Amino acid sequence: MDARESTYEMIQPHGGVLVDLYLFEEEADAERDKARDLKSWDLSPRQLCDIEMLLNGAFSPLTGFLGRADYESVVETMRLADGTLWPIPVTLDVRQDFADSIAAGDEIALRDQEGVLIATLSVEDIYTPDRVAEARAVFGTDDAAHPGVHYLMHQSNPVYVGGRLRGVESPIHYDFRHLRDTPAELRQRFSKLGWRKVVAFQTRNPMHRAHQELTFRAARQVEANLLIHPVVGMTKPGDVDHYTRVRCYEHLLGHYPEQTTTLSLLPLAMRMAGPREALWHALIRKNYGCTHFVVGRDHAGPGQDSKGNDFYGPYDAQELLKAHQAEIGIEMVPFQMVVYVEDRAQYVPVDETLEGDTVLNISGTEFRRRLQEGLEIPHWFSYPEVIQELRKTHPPRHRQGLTIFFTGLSGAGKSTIANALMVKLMELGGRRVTLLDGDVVRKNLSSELGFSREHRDLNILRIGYVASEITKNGGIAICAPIAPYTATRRQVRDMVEEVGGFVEIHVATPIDICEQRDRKGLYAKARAGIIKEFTGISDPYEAPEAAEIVIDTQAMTPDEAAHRVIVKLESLGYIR
Ligand code: PPS
Repeated sequence: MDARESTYEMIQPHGGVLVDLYLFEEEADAERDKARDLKSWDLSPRQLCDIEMLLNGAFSPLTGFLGRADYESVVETMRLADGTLWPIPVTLDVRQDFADSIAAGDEIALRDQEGVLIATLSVEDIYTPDRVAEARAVFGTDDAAHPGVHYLMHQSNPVYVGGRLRGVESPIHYDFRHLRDTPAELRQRFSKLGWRKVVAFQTRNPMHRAHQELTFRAARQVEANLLIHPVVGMTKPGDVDHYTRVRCYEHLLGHYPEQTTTLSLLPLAMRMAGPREALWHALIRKNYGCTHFVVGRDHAGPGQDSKGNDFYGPYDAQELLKAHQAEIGIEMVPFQMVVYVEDRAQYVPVDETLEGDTVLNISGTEFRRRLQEGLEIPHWFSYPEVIQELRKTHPPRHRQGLTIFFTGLSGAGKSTIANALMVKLMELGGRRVTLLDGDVVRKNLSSELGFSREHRDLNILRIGYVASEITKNGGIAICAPIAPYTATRRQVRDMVEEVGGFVEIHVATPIDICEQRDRKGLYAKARAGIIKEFTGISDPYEAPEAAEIVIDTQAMTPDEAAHRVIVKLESLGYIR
């Protein structure tokens, strides 16, 4: 490392110019001193992934977050302003108030969530992007069912800041340190091992026997060694967590012949941009010293759009990479789909199966169903150690944590049913049950909040946070707030579903019945204008459209309603 000629760039024998934006130790100390007086931006999880890839040269030749000219050129033409191929905009998005407090020519400090200084940035450009145009160009769509588009429209900040980076410290990782390599380290390892040809395999999913077979075939086909290079930064929401996946990859590694294959983790934040992303992945693997790259059907595909159609054609990614592979200097190895032939007890490429062969297959959806329901997964499909790892973190539904989320108007009967349900669940036993009732939460968690939209949302997100923690730890959380807004309920569902089950129950008692009951006298006060912003009277209630259960309290007693929930939980597999 010390042999490099300038602060920024070093040339390596394997794979061309590699940018290195880290400062030497003394320079870094001086930068830390200077940063005390600079404006600070706290990096989001995605920005932390991007900055790590920028600083360590995985995004070579980039030397910082894109300025306006490069950004516009990348969006429109997949090239930087100087014509270099670069398909994905790597930008630093900031809030408007932060953007207003800085100017071109300033330096800013970029810190992680704990306040550790990662880098400083010399601000060259501050600009407001057209995010719809960006989505259409980069993702080919502005449909928010695309996770990349959704992030851009709903999570990204509105202003971009471009400029060169000076790296002070690498983002800290405490997990799997032995499997994390910078591009320079990986190039050195290949060099030391005498691996002149290396084929990289990109993945964001657990790998089973078919993957082992096809990666090994890919390596044999081009007479190269194999790098399993899974993404552990950010992948598609809902994917298997990287801790579980990496333990699975480690087991799998033992099934390749000795000295043929290695594993290294890639801290990339994926965009799920299909064809453009395939080019990006290839450029990144070139920077890590690989000579070949496996691309399969629907590489980095985001699934289906809101009308149920695929976002990209199955071979779009392969075609785009084929057209650019010479320019990148990496050769694409198209992935051969392999299937298990029962009579021959082996995997063969799908185009080599013979008439009369009994071909066995388990789709991804079927595999997840079997895992969820604790059903048998055959050994021809995956290695027992891999299945065991997945079973540990993905127990069948009756052993997972669960949130049961009641929503409905004040006086609809949510609390009464929730209490009856809690008792029935405790009678059944097995999991600890916590009731987060609307009134009780407002006394404890949210005592300072009122009933504006902002305060109601805060209240529901707090409930969602507590419920997700309970769910993550295997308990049952029963929530019973009004929760009048669809988008906020959706946010809670997303948060909880990452860690366990979520069942929404709409207690659909009509407003006139709630008002007739008026057990707390609140409706009368709301009508008299004494209580403002009262749900259903002077404030909105957006009824759920796809709740798992809808309860009409006019047609059943609280005991019957609670029993109905129990029956539904049984049919969904959450209790048995
Ligand atoms: S929200 O909208 O989900 O944050 O509301 P929540 O936390 O469930 O609190 C609702 C309970 O507060 C009482 N209350 C009001 N409800 C609605 N609108 C207004 N303005 C209001 N002011 C007080 C009411 O008793 C609700 O209790 P429940 O159990 O729903 O009747």
